[in-house]
Amino acid sequence: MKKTWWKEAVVYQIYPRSFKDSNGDGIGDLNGITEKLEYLKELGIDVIWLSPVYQSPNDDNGYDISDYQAIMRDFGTMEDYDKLLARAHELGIKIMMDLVVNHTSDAHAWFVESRKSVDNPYRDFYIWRPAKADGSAPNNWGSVFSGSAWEYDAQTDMYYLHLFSKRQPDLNWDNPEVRQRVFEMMNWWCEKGIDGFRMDVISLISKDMEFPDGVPGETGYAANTAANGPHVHEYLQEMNQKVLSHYDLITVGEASGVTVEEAMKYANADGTELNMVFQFEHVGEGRTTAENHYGKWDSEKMPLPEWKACLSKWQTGLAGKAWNSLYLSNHDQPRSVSRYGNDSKAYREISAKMLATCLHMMQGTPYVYQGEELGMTNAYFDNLEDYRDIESINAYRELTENCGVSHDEMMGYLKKIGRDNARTPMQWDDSANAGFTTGIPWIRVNPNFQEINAQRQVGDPESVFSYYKELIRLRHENAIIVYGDYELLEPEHKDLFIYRRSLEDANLTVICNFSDHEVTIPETVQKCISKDSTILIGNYKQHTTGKMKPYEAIVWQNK
Ligand code: TEU
Ligand code: CA
Repeated sequence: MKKTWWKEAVVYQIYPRSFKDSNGDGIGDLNGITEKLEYLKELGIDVIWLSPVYQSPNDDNGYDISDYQAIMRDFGTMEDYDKLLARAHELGIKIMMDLVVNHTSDAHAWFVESRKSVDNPYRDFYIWRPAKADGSAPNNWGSVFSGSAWEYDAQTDMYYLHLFSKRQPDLNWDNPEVRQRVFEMMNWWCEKGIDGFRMDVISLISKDMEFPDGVPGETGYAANTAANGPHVHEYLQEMNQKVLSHYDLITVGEASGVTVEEAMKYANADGTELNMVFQFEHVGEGRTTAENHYGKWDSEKMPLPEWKACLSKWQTGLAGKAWNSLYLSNHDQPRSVSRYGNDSKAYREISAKMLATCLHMMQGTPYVYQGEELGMTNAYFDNLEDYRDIESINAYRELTENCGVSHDEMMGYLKKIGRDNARTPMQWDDSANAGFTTGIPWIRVNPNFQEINAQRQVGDPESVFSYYKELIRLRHENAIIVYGDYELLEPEHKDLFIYRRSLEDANLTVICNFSDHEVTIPETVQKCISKDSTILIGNYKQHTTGKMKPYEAIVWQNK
């Protein structure tokens, strides 16, 4: 397999609004990030993925951009950005920018022009359609953030398409001028010296311009139907030729609705499109299927054998043909320890380390979401008023008002999978507001900050932080972790996730207990571990031969 730096890197995602506030206005900012670069250096990560920092009215916390070449006032200035980039580079840390070009904000100059008249030069920058003969929206697609994916605009008596909020109109990628302008903007950032792009919902940029109705609950959901559209690969190849291939970048496409087959095109080893994609199958847990008309609002957990099969399919499916990204959490998902581990007092730390082991020993580029390295937990807000996320607030309204879901049931869903669970401020220390701000934080701090915070963990060799640091170091020092082949063992085991990695004549056996009880290691696996095997890393001080303690993780290096 071809060796490349971005295959050997570990990425850390920063959600700037919640990372560190430097001026007391309650909102995280660029200078706050610069202050904390040493912390990231200590952790050992190679690349920062910065969620959007561009000018934005913040209908969707920066994922609605009104100027791609300006910094959001809340976050600072372009000068602050340049300082951040320069300091990060001094420390050997790269910066990957979030590229949100499926849609813009409705406040973007292009859209302000576009909606003025049917013959405005920017009209075709967006997707406008007249009503159906009966006066209804052009088709029945639902937006990801509830309601129709079409918004009526009286000015020209037409509808525009928005897969997300109505303040996030979709760009028309079939218009060559749109592509040209986007590529120019990307080149401008590359010339500034950035190191890569994380591409927001890039699988949705090419739509079937006939806009046929979808089947309600199945293809009626806009984001499902629009995924992997007719020209998406053509446009990404063009982007690659006109931008990406001119620089040494790390690129990852967020690709909701992507299958292994499709991913092999997006992230093909020839490098004609992107380096890798974020797939959603293991975090979707089968949620966006036809049987479930509430979409993601569901608290079912996928049984471990299915979840293992899901991740393993990606490991073996892309092997040698494309490259995987590895993640369990981000700003759209609940906290991984709360979701896949156990965030009780007894098991939070141990299960956070277990999950990290399970993910970081796989093949692919790992992504750590801010606070994950501390074992931060879900927010579990009791009051709707504490939520800030547009998706959660809209879904609450739609489901309680139109779908007969009770307040209590919906609050339960929000606690389990609402996006704000991951967006509470980073817990730096045990001072007021977890050291995140001296002002009033834009979203409530998780009350467990006195126990869970960076200050307590950085110098403690037993902490979740130190464990992540060790996992990152091991990856940097062992080619087998980066490039080794993957093989799932005991696929049907309902408590243990066991797999083997092998490179030339070396191999690793990774065993993770996803349950809160002791489990016996199957004989077949015991046999792989010999007297000469050594423990590369484990989350308990003592390992009992043949047994796995609750949430125990162990990595055997076999000679
Ligand atoms: O998310 C895209 C996406 O696929 C969402 O549907 C995501 O799965 C959902 O939020 C989960 O509940 C990206 C960004 O990561 C997200 O923060 C933005 O809100 C969205 O695009 C629109 O830009
Ligand atoms: Ca601030």
